[in-house]
Amino acid sequence: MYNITQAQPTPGNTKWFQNDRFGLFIHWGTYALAARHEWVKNIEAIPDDIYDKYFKHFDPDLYNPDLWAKAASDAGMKYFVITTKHHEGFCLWNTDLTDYKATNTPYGKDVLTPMVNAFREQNMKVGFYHSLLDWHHPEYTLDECHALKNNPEYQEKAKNRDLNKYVDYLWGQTQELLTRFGKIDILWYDFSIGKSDRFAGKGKNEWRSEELIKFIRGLQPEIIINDRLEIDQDVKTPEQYQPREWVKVDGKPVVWEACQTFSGSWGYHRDEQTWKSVDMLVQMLIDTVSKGGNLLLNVGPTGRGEFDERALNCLSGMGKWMKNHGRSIYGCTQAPDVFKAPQDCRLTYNPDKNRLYIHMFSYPFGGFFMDGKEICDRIEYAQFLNDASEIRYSINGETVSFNIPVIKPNVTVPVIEVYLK
Ligand code: JFZ
Repeated sequence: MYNITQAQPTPGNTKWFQNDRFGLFIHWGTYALAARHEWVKNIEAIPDDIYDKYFKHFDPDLYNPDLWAKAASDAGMKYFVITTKHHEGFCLWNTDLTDYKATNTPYGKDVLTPMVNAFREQNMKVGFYHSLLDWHHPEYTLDECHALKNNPEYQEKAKNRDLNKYVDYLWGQTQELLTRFGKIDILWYDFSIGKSDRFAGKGKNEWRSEELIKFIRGLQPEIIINDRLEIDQDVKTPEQYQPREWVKVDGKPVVWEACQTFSGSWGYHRDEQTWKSVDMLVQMLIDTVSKGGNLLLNVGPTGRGEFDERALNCLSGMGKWMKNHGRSIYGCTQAPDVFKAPQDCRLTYNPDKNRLYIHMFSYPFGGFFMDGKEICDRIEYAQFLNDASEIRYSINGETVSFNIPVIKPNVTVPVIEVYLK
């Protein structure tokens, strides 16, 4: 029907990914007990022996991943990405390669397997975030981002380390994660570090990224790999901002996913107050899809193993909108260039159904217009998506005038579904 913008082909299976559009990020580790950002060990330069108090008190007695998965599914999310290990080095599963793992805490159990099972029960795809950085491993060398880079004792302790031994560990844990939990749909490594005046960087050479990618694809041929091994793969990952247009590499549109927090922290942060409103979150999702991207929104569960009330309110608010408006997100992408969005609106388009969705970020009084020959020639029928109530319209010259009610429908973002000839 139309020549729509398409992402470059990818080695991994991104077909389902570009259809499903909306996922849950989960950042969970011993930093949840500090409850003041997942980088707390770095921000406060906490030595290992002091930071260990969080490991020694990790006991999420209220942990029930079925509740997490249901909350995500009800929010309209179709996949999830869990931090199997974040920069602190703490592992959520019963790895053979370190003692710094959930099974050795007072909780005493693997938390990853039940989580994967619970999200699969909700028919959600499974993604693993895995930190390339590791502020706990005995062979991980100091770098610009290391929590203890300025600690003289630690500098002495770390000076003869062999990074290759750490990278072997990284490969070994990658093999565990890709062979013990069934089909893994996304591997979200994080992140490569540029060199600084003081320290060498850590990137594709150090991780042995080219061989690692081959190794990964040998284990999980369809897997989606992100761009943080310092070699672009299946998806670009803009973080904590909304791109102004479809993300491109070398001038060509690519598969992309914006990752964002509800608040100012990825890990649970008790006192952080910059929580985004449901309006803002829904508009971020729509804006992302209108530019051909995915949105990965993050929850940081508490040290008791729960999504806190603020996170649950965000998820349920998004779910309320998605329940009636998912049709303008799933299977949708950037609209053909011949359609120009009305003021304060975003367009999405479903190429299989040939339907255009007009998302009204502000609600005009009286008249609502869309200009352009194409919309005038092609519009066949229009309705509010939330209740399928007809929106009558007239065409004058090259402008469609929609006859919308004075009162905005009681939804976060009203959407007009336009059936095209
Ligand atoms: C990284 C992590 O440090 C953070 O804790 C969280 O997990 C996020 C999803 O990913 O954040 C980054 C990574 C790279 C840069 C900035 C933040 N960078 O290269 O500027």
